[in-house]
Amino acid sequence: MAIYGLIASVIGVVAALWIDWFPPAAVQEAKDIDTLWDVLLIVSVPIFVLVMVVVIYCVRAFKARPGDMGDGEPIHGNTMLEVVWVAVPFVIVSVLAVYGWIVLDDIEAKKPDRLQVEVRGQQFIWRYEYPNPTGGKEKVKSYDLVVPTGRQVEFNINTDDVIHDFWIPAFRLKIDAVPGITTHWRATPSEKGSYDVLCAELCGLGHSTMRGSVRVVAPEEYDAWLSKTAAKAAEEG
Ligand SMILES: [Cu+2]
Repeated sequence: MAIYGLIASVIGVVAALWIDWFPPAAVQEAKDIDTLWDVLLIVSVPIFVLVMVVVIYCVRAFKARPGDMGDGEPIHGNTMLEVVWVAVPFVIVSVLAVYGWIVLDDIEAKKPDRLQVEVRGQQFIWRYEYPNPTGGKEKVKSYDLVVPTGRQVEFNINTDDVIHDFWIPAFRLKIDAVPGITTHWRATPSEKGSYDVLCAELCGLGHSTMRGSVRVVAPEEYDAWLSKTAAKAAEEG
């Protein structure tokens, strides 16, 4: 059983790492998140295999023979075994939790020059507000999400109605939009292109249509787009 388990673990880990789980990455922080994911797979697959091996072994070894209607032997447990199977998972889960916390804390460290983008969810669309390029208090509103490369973006997320969840898979992060509070996440776009923006919380009948896109562009292109959008908004009053 140990040999079968070992072979299954190796095959499982190789298969899990071979699968391309995520869309192309568009932010600097994606590398650390993808590594974290790989570590979780490397730890979890052998545990899954161990559990399945024990289950399959027990189902075969301790099966009642046909016609056997008797009770099993009375067992009072095994203290040593119970201590081990509580302590070992506790240590593994604690180490992984600390590792995950360190990674998230590190990649989300606030940069002083970060760009603040307000995100508002409503059934069933996302809206955005940008700092005014002329320095005015009035935010620049748009239904388009455009961000520059090379600068940390802080998304400040709100909702007008129910709970939504602001998710950009290519940026690897997401968080709930909760009525009455503002939630945040930060990432630094690095790859130009267009990527999906999704709602990751079932928010009503139109939930599946609550998708848009984010355009990652060069800083100059972002500035030009923002000025144009601000001018257009001023014109429309
Ligand atoms: Cu939604």
